[in-house]
Amino acid sequence: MPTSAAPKTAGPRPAATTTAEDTLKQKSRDANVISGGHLVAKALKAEGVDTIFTLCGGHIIDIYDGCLDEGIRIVDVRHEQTAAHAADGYARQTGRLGCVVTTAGPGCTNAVTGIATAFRSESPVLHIGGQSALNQWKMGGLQDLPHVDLMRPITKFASTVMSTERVADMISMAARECFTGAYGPCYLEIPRDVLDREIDASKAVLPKPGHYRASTKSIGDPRDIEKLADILVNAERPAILFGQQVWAARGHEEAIALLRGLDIPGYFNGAARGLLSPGDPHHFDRTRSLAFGKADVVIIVGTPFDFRMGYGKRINVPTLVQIDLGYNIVGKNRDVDLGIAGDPGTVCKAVLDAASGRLKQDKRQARRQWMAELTKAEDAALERLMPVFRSDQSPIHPYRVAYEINEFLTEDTIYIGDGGDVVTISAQAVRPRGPGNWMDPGALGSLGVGTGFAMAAKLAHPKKEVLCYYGDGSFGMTAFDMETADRFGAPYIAVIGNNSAMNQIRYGQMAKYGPQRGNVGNKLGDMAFSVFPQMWGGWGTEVREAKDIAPALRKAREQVAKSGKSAVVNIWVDPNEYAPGTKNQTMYK
Ligand SMILES: Cc1ncc(C[n+]2csc(CCOP(=O)(O)OP(=O)(O)O)c2C)c(N)n1
Ligand SMILES: [Mg+2]
Repeated sequence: MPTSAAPKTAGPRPAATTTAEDTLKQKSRDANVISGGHLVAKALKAEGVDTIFTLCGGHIIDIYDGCLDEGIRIVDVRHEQTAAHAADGYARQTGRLGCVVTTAGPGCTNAVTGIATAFRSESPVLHIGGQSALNQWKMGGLQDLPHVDLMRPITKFASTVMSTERVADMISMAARECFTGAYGPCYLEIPRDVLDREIDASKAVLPKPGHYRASTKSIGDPRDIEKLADILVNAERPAILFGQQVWAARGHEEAIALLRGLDIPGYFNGAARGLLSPGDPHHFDRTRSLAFGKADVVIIVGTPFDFRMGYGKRINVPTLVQIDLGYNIVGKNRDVDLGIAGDPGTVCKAVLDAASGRLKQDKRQARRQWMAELTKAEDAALERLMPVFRSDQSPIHPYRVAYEINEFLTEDTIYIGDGGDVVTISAQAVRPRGPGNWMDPGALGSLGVGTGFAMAAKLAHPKKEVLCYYGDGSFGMTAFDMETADRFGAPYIAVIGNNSAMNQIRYGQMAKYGPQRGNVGNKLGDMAFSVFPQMWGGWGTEVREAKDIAPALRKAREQVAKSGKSAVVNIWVDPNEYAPGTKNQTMYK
């Protein structure tokens, strides 16, 4: 008998189908009952997470339900790689924990590149993943994989959550790990029964916001602060390189105060680019090798001696000081004269305080001369680049594109680079005008970060403009999530330096194997990418002449403001022009 038929005789009514509304009513009656997914959301909220980046799957839906209750925004993307890059980008832009939530199996593996990128960039991201129920442990459940084993080498901490009672506690534990020493990502796998189970709320461990983490603002050994102050007041030609940790730990104001207070030239790499505006007397960026070659003291703050620094081997200076969040990073790959493990901003402030009033007039004078010498060399270096920056050759010179993008940026534009050679070139031209206005993949060199970074940057700072400069190879990797950015009201300007090739790699192949065998596995089709955003009402244009770049960029800005949809400027560049960095790579020699 169909259950909907009216009973003919009096008696017990057939059980009604439970509706979502009934469930909610039941839940409010059982106010002291809470599920694992709701505990996740409570713990995220306690940690200051206001947005999760995710792609749905049956294993994780209770987290969404919890997020609804806690007012956490759920940004659902089309590919988990983008979710992970967006969580990383959101962490970089907010200075708080980023969060990506993926389903089991392929949901997790798709996110691996994003988490690995965060790992090499020291970005604090919590990755929460689904898993088969504990009562099917290792039985071959749907999408079951050894996620924790997979994620362990690319995270600071990876674990399964074994009980619903401990869900929030484990999230606070992972958050602590993300901010221990140099920041980085963590992974937590929550089996489906652990997540869905409802427990008596009084049994859940719920660490209190603001009470489960100590301050990370350490100055290291106070005696070393005094030593460094002594070194700096006695130096005549000091130089400081600030790396991404200075921005990640929001120590930029103290870092700049140190430069200004003691008259020291500052250099900036990675995410630290833009901490000081170009044109500031203490901002330098084209003379690092010269400065490090002639300096009497060099201080490296918050960036490791990795390949980007030639593993530190090329620095030859009487006194080398390294300051880093990670105790295990100070002195790695080369000896230093003084090492301090501490928070970059807090250390800079302590050193400035300790040196305050002690810089003699003759030393200040010597430093001003030192900075004047470097400024002259900077001006000459820029002059040498001007002919290619202004080139009006056809096909368009990639340097011209980079130059035009730089001219186009405002104080409120966040610039993202995602590509090979065209983006390497942009590092020589693009000068971000403010803190946080430069984003790059970092030491993993992952193509495809741009779309996730762009949506995260716009979601974190809706009033800012976001411009992502892609290679055509990179664009193809994650571009579909541009629609996600627009769906969540986070449109941006996508500029593509299109050479119909994976050109940075093509250069090396041509150099090594010659033109006959060098064009293998690196050529792409000619894509009129301007058509792409039109699929969902966005705007795009093709640019083939140098003179048309600036007007196209301006039009894109107008279109984004007017329509709230992203714009694509597809610029056809000369595939036979390369960055010096590409040409000089030793692997090609
Ligand atoms: C995910 C990923 N795959 C492959 C590479 C190797 N790689 C480095 S540069 C490059 C070419 C990128 O092409 P495109 O984005 O079009 O920039 P172009 O070099 O052509 O300017 C490749 C494939 C990488 N860094 N990341
Ligand atoms: Mg290309």
